[in-house]
Amino acid sequence: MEGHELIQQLSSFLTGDEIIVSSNGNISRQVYHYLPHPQIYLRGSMGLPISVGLGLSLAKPERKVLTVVGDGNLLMGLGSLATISFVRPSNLKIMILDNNAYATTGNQPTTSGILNYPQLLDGFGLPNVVPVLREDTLDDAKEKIQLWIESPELCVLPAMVDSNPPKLSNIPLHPEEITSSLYASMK
Ligand SMILES: Cc1ncc(C[n+]2csc(CCOP(=O)(O)OP(=O)(O)O)c2C)c(N)n1
Repeated sequence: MEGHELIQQLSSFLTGDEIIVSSNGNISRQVYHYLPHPQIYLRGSMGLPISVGLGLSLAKPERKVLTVVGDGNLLMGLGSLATISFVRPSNLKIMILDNNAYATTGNQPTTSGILNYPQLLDGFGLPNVVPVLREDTLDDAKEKIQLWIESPELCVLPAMVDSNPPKLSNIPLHPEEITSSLYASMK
């Protein structure tokens, strides 16, 4: 299972009312290329997608905010898990795409292999879905995505994925254009 396959699967669950926040590098490129626009594609800000997702979920409580984050980004901003557990916005959903690598910068290994996600997330008091595993079928993964996206509360879905990302072009938007397009679409 590849991270971009899960991102592609998301499209069948979207109503058009969600806001997606994607972590920098490949994941943002994949969200831009495979899912409807506009969304919040982080271009830098490594470690911050969960915090940005938290801010948007509080600013727009009537919208579901889906934050898609790589393991490198998660580890860099791990403390934000305590903050979201404390604040607990029910409209915030976080998907972790753990490929055990910094794929964007050349697949250097991360240290995520030592994480036990159910224990980690339970330890932070975060509601979570059973992780997607590399050997899951697409149907298994879709069932877990559905439980995650339809959860009535704050929810985290960890997904163990391979690291053979497609080569996609850069997002042709400046950060200011990314935010202004999203805000224009919400009026
Ligand atoms: C503070 C900081 N350090 C390093 C980078 C360079 N960088 C951009 S994306 C990336 C890898 C992100 O890894 P991960 O979140 O696991 O996503 P993946 O690339 O595997 O999809 C790195 C190291 C950066 N943008 N900011």
